[in-house]
Amino acid sequence: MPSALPVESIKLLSGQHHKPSIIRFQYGTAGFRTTASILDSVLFRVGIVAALRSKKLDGRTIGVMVTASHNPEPDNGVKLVDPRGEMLEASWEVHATTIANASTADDLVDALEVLVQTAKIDLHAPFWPSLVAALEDGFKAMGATARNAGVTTTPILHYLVRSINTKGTKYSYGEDTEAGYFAKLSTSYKKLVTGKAVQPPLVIDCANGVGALAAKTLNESLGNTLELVLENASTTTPGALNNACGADFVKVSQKIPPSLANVLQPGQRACSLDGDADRLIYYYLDDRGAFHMLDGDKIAALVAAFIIELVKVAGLEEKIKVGVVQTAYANGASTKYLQERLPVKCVSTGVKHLHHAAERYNVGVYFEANGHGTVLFSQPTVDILAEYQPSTPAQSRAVEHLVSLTELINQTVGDALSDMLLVEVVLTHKSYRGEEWDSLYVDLPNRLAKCSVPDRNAFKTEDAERRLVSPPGLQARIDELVLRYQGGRSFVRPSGTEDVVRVYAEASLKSQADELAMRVAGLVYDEAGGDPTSRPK
Ligand code: G16
Repeated sequence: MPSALPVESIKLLSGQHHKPSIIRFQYGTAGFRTTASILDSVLFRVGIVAALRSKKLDGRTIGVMVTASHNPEPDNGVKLVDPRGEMLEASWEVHATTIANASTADDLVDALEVLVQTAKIDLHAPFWPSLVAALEDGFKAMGATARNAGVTTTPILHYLVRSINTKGTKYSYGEDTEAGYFAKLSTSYKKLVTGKAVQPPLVIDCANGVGALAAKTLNESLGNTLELVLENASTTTPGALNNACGADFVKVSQKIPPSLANVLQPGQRACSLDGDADRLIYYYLDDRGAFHMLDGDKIAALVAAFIIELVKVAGLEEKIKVGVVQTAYANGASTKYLQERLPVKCVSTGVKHLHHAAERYNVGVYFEANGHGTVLFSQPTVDILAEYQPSTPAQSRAVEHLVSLTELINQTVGDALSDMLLVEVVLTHKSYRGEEWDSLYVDLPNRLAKCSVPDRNAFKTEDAERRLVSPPGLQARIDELVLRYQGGRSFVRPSGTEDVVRVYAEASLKSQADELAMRVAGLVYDEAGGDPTSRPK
């Protein structure tokens, strides 16, 4: 039977985007990630996969984000966004990986045929206008229409995808333009802080990434309700992206970007975005100039407590249950704090896992410790809020606030700017400075390390990545080591975005957490071999 795929144009254009022979690509935690110089064939093929995904879903818009995310500038990546603004469905990650690794044009067509058959894609269905960027040959090969969203943040792309797909329906998510995004965020922020004292200016480290452009527009939209002071906003300086700045730098090194040393005053709060503005880490210097980090766990604690309080004041605590989702990286002290107040679930790393777990709650708060996360309000919860008849002015105000929160929060995916405004709302309402927020609980000292090993796929985990099942025997050795440290906890997992194995450790004392991490990393190297010069110190 002749193929329904446009085989000739796929083969022709594929010839302009050869796959490097010895490289194996993998659609991991958040798309394909590797050195930018070898990604050309992947982008072409992702264009085709995006077009097929759109076909499969009756021509709905699919998003494609090209970004180095939190990684150094020579790295790059591409990830797909599903119609509701969520991450690509997991079963398609496998297809995307197979397609990216097909060696020749013939193999590529064969792999595409398998996808078309397995996913039962009707190639005769028409394409609707689609939003896709930069992958023109892939689209051209499939005859798909694309809308270029231009240079923007990952969460804005997710917002646009959902807005396009819900346009004109009762679930309309917002106007499908960047202007619509900024209007939605700033209008709801202004409603939420009406009548409250304006916060002192907030310093934002933009990681020299695209978040700088978005933060600038947001600053204008917010008017005098909040002043944003933009730092590390050099989006065109080569090599500056995520270099000694940004959310990942702050989280991993546990210090402020050196570029802020002369900017930040004691007591003043600041935050860092990552390169594509989907992660957010807050911090402040105390009166003695000591650095204090307010990471994703602290954001979850702050936000969950605030929402629970509003639900209670509104008189809706029987109907609306709030839950939190974390990963193994959540600080043990945060998990303890949260578990004493509400249901907490631990899932594997990767926003897609947290997102799906959070959907099970009426209001699901999810944040990775690295600052990636958001809050989801289920549709029945939104309906309850819309229909509720409050009996007192206090109840009425609380319901209005909850409704405004559903507008302020980007519910498609973690969004640093939307999360930042959410944090600012809570700080404003509670009259908290960084210090009061920080005192919700005291973090256990912790250390993250990475190990370059010959084959990270030799490391397999279970129990939400908290335990290793392979290499055999390694988990038992880690357990034995952990027992020797007071308050000790440690786990090892293969990264889904970098070719490394990650080691996390915490303990009651900082020196012990560091030592535990290094000793566990030592076990990993002893087991797996690897480059001794890259051993963490
Ligand atoms: C991505 C994912 C995050 C994940 C991070 C690290 O972040 O979206 O959910 O926590 O990678 O993953 P891993 O430890 O498996 O490498 P981003 O900001 O790059 O999109």
